[in-house]
Amino acid sequence: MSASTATDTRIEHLLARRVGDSRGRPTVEVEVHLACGAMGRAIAPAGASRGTHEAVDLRDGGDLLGGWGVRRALSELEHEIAPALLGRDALSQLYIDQRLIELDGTENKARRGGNATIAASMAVAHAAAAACGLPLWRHLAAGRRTRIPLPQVQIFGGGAHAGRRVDVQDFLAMPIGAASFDEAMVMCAEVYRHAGLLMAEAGRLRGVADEGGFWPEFASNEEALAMLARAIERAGYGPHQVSIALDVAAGEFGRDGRYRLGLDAIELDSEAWVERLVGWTARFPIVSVEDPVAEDDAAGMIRFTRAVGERVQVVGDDFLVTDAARVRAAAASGACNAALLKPNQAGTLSEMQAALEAARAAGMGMVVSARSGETEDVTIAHLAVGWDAGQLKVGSFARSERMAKWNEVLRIEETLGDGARFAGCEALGCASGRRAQIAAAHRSDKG
Ligand code: 2PG
Ligand code: MG
Repeated sequence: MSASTATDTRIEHLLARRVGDSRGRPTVEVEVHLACGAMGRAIAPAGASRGTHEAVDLRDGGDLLGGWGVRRALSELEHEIAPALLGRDALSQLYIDQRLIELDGTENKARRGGNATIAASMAVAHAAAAACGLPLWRHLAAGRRTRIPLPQVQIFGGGAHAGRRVDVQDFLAMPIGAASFDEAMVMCAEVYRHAGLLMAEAGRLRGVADEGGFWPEFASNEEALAMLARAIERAGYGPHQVSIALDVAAGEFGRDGRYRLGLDAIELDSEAWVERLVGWTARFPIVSVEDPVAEDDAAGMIRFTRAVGERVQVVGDDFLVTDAARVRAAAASGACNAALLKPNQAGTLSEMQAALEAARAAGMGMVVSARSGETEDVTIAHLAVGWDAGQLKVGSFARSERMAKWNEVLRIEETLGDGARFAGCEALGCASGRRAQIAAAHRSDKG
């Protein structure tokens, strides 16, 4: 069915409810019903290591539910957002999102709540796709090129997601040598399995962190890196087949140009910290580093990207907060060569898309990302494919709020059959010469 067969796509009913996320905290679900009978539903995710400038959630505070309650957000949806959207055409996502932005009127969605606006925005997109009889990714692609994203899969969790047991937040595997998403999933599953076996052999298997990566029982941040490199090797992969990605989330331990690594018991200035990170990228097969320094350390970002940007993807998360203007500024200053893109950092799908298109226009890598607090909602899998982002990061290879996203991409790839194009290492934000080198090494590994 095509868009033209959808009958009346005006929003007839918007309803909001409290559901729970993967940390057992309340979050917001929105259901949008259209006059033609189509329905869309979406759930807001929630971050733990957040950028200062991202859209904020509206939470109730107080003792009940640890202050995480969403009664106020639900009330905004019922009394302010629903009346403003009723009767509007769900096919006009930009117009709907503009209404949400105006209705909020703040820089960071503080009035209506980023959790309320993003759930509403995503639910409208789902309803529009349903009205057109299309899967969301195809509705979003609107006939443009799509690719199946290269995944980043967390193997060890850390930082704010693991009681700060290690300082670095995510130690991830990137199957840069995979030929398809299906193969990429097998490669990541093997690395995850072997990492678990290695941890068990070392007597350090203690369950998992917030996103399903193994709990990081390590004596130093570097030991975690060495363990991941060994897991990749034990799984039978060379560095051109599976590489390492880090989300340092350095804002969690860096402030005012000082970096305090609790586990390594050292404090470094920005230059010394960047030098140490550059050293890690030389000693370990690291292909991507996110938030290497704190969000207020633009000079550190530039220094790191100058040092490694040719061969390593440098991703801005807290540094860019899914904001088109910040993406453009970072591209101009050379602060990073890739953007992390999270729906609830922006607060509406249109703002997220604007940030993604700004990154694409600047030749940067684009990584659609989940939050540490997630649910069964699989919208991001569709955004990554439909907007041709090239990369997707949703956490580890365990727990259903994570697997739901990986599984959804598997289904999309299967639907496309021979027409599926896997983005692979070409999606990385580092220099094209380096990408070609990886591809050539992979070909010779295979041959
Ligand atoms: C990040 C995300 C996901 P959080 O920093 O990239 O790993 O964490 O959702 O806690 O901000
Ligand atoms: Mg991050």
